[in-house]
Amino acid sequence: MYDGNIDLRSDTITRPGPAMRSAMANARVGDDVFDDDPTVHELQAKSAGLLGKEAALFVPTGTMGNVIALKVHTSSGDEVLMDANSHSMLYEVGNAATIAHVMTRQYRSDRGIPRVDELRAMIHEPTLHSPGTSLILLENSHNRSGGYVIPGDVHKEVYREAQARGIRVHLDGARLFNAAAALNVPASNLADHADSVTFCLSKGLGCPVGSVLCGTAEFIEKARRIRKMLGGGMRQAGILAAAGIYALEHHIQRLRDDHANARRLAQELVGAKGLRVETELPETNMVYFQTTECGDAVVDRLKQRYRVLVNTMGPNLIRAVTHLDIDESEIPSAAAAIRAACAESG
Ligand code: TLP
Repeated sequence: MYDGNIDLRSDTITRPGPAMRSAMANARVGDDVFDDDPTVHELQAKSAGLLGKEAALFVPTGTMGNVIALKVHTSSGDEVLMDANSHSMLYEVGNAATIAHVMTRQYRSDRGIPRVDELRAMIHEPTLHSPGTSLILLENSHNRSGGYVIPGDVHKEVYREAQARGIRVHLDGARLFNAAAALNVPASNLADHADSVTFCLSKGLGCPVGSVLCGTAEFIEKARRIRKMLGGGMRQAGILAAAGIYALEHHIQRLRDDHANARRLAQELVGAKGLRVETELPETNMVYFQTTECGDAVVDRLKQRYRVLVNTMGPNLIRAVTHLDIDESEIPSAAAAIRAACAESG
């Protein structure tokens, strides 16, 4: 609850609590563009260790981490395969085209899980007429599909195919730790089947800012240069990295609470008038529902009348996301408000 609102717009809205703020205030810092900020080094080493990768780079956002990976793994004009409903495809302002200068081809997925046979058939060598495929992008958990997860064996199959065909795999793991918690595996099990991975500190992990890009030492060396090119070289960034270290130590285990809250919210909405729950059994921290009435009207009513904040993700599609700053006790009130707001139109 913030300022009297139950804010379910995203897990990005969390505010750092006293312990995280204290870690930030007391962080040892240096100038990270000179590569001498000890706290950034510590975050990067910890992140690489958790994901079983050689090296890591602290970046301001998940979007920057993803586009850096696109740029490092590809050459101008290459073809990149990404899910038609992935964040990179829909919500990164076309950076694949404008920054990485690659051609995107969209593959289909079922609840975020790629159809491996179709994906396999899309990979091809360059010809006189068409660019060659150089990268596959996966997203786990999959935001637009309802926060569903891609199982480890699918990652493995995609990666095996990519390696056999000499192409790379980047994993947009903005919510990698949610996916790992849902699958009950260490995050490194998923990261093992990708050449590079971005994960976000600023979502379910509760930090104010930041993401981490992980990969081989050679990949990260190249990534550091691109980060600088994009204006992402930060100076006394240890203040932000300290929040990340705190989150990795204290906020991973509790992601399961967010998942339980999302399940509870979905259960309380199933069958309600004026809406249809898409994620009847959420696997992570998201609940998507279709509304009979225009989604924006429902969002407005929920905000004005019930002080419950949610987001539209399509004309009649609404998303509610559980997170660190939503307590279990707020779920029944949020559900009652959503039911009431939707019933008015139903
Ligand atoms: N997602 C945001 C919005 O942009 C939709 C949200 O509220 O969910 N990958 C995935 C899968 C994401 O969901 C997001 C953010 C990003 C990358 C980008 O992260 P940031 O916002 O740090 O650039």
